[in-house]
Amino acid sequence: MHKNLIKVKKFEPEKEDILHEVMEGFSKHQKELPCKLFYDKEGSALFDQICELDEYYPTRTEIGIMENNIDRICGTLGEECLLIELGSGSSVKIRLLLENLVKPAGYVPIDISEEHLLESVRTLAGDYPNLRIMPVYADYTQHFNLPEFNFPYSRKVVYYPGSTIGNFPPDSARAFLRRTAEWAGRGSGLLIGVDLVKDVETLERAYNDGKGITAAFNLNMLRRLNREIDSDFNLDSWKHRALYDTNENRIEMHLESLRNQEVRVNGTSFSFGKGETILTEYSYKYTTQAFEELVSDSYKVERIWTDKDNKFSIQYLTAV
Ligand code: AVI
Repeated sequence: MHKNLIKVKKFEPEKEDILHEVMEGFSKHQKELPCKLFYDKEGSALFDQICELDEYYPTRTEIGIMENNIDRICGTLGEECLLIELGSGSSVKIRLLLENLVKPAGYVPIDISEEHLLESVRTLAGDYPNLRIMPVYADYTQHFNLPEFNFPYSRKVVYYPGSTIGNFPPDSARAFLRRTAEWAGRGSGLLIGVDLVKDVETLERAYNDGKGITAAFNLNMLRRLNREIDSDFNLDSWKHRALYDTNENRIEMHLESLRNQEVRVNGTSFSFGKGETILTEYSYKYTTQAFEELVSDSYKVERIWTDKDNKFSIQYLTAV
């Protein structure tokens, strides 16, 4: 291991945990699976491909906003900040920060995919030999322990790009941000990417790409379950579906059953009717006002940067 990798915290998502979540999700009227199950090795690689798609505007738009405002963003974060990234797949974005921040005190990437985490950290460690890097392998939506930071830093700044906050329903997003503000502490910063409400066509195209990568990403969750929790989903019997709900301001991703079928999950049988769906993901879109309201009990919005078409925003908040 590279000398500047200080510590790796281990975290194993157990078969029992996944099974429990699947059983719980399948006991609901609208059957559902948690979107965090997308990100095994294949799912993470498919997500990287999604980010490159013409139709998937969020990644390039967010990078564009960063490039256009990098001095202002880094000026806002200030000198010697300790950067803690939740979900550390975004090497382009983190590099923009690391290259432009003044004397960053350290970088703490936290990710649920161990391979993805260590791969990106190994490359970063080679490129930034003087940077303290402390990877934490964890499900950051659950309770986890941070390493001890026994070196000076001006303030913690949690970095949460990609509008992943949109994958939580609003109540869970609020609770998650409250916990984040608590563990990072009063006065800590949150630099966060937030996808904005826009026309339905642009949104639905972004989740129904022509190459079928998003469909493969969605279906890969069933392949993962077959491998990890002893289920027998027939992938040919399921179809990707993504629609925008204008009342809720969210994309809903589903897997639709193409026929009446029985699926066995670890010895328990579940029936699916033709056309019945499993909800796999919400992706909420916000207006800047709605997002300010969402965070208001734990954070104050200090700065907002957007692109010229107001598709996406990067916001800097401080914990109150
Ligand atoms: C990770 N997250 C912000 C993505 C999104 O846009 O909600 C996940 C995704 N699902 C389908 N395409 C991308």
